[in-house]
Amino acid sequence: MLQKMIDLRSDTVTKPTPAMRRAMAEAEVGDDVYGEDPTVNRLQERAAEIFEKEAALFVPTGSMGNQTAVKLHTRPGQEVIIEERGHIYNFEMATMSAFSGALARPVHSNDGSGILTWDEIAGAIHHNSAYYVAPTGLIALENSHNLAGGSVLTRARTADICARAHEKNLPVHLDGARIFNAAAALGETIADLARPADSVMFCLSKGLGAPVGSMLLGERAFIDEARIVRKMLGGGMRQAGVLAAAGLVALEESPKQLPEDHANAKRLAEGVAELVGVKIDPEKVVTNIVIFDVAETGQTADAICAQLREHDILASGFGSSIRMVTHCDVARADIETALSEMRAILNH
Ligand code: TLP
Repeated sequence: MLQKMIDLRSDTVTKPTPAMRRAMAEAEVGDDVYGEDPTVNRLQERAAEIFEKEAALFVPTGSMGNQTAVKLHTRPGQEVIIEERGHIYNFEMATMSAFSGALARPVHSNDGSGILTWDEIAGAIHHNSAYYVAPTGLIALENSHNLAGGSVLTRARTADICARAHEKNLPVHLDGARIFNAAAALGETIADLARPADSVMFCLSKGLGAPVGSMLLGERAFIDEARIVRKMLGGGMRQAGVLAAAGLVALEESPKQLPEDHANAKRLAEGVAELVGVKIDPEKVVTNIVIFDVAETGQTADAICAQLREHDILASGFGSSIRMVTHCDVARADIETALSEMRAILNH
């Protein structure tokens, strides 16, 4: 019998649920480039309602949503302040420079959490005071913070950073690819976490389990312009209602699954913390991302991932770290299986 893969590489790997597939099959559609797809329109209205923003735009990917926001908030030659492990800077193909002419100004988070304080951000802001310094055009935040192990930006910190940025006339974009995970971990509403930011992107295709799609949210005039930038990027889709239909199901049905994903990630973190040479603080795992350092195990991350793969367990190696992400297609029993394989590979 073919054994099921336990795929912990990312929460992007989930397959649509039967309810999503039904909704996709039955979706009422139209040409969304004309604004005539009723299912896309419904998804945009529903997302705007949940986030308490004026408007929302369905985009094919989180990267397109983020880069559309960067394009609209900045002018060529400006800088974007971002935590040094931020996705927009590290994993979006240098699009901010290639498409927007913007330069990333990466900032180190001194406590290692990936969550910047206002003082850390303020130290990186450039005004137009010197003719040889590129001015800051945007501050980009990330909640939860992927490469920092799914750490979360609290409502208070988000509000503080945005208020002080606005005092300096600087816009803030929030990469909320996993903002539903953050909200579940913090016990906050999505609207409260999103409200202070000028624009927010979130992914339907990650923890929420939809097959495709992300949303960009902001004021109506901003979203009207975002529609044009999306078209420039080739993201004007036609009968996209077949995809939006799954997104609508994801928005309503999936958030309640997230506490279980987080409990599974916590269990995974506690288990790997017991392995010889593995470094992770399970206390810091509060969402669905588990990143641990394997430098002292005597094996490389890639070698460990290759051995796991032979046992039908998939994980991602990043330098000397391994990332495992829990999601709705991973059960508690899969976590225990992954842990016992890890024990066999590392504790011998
Ligand atoms: N993250 C992917 C990879 O690109 C690393 C993953 O497997 O985690 N913001 C954040 C915080 C993300 O984690 C991602 C995807 C994106 C944006 C981009 O979303 P997509 O992949 O839809 O372009």
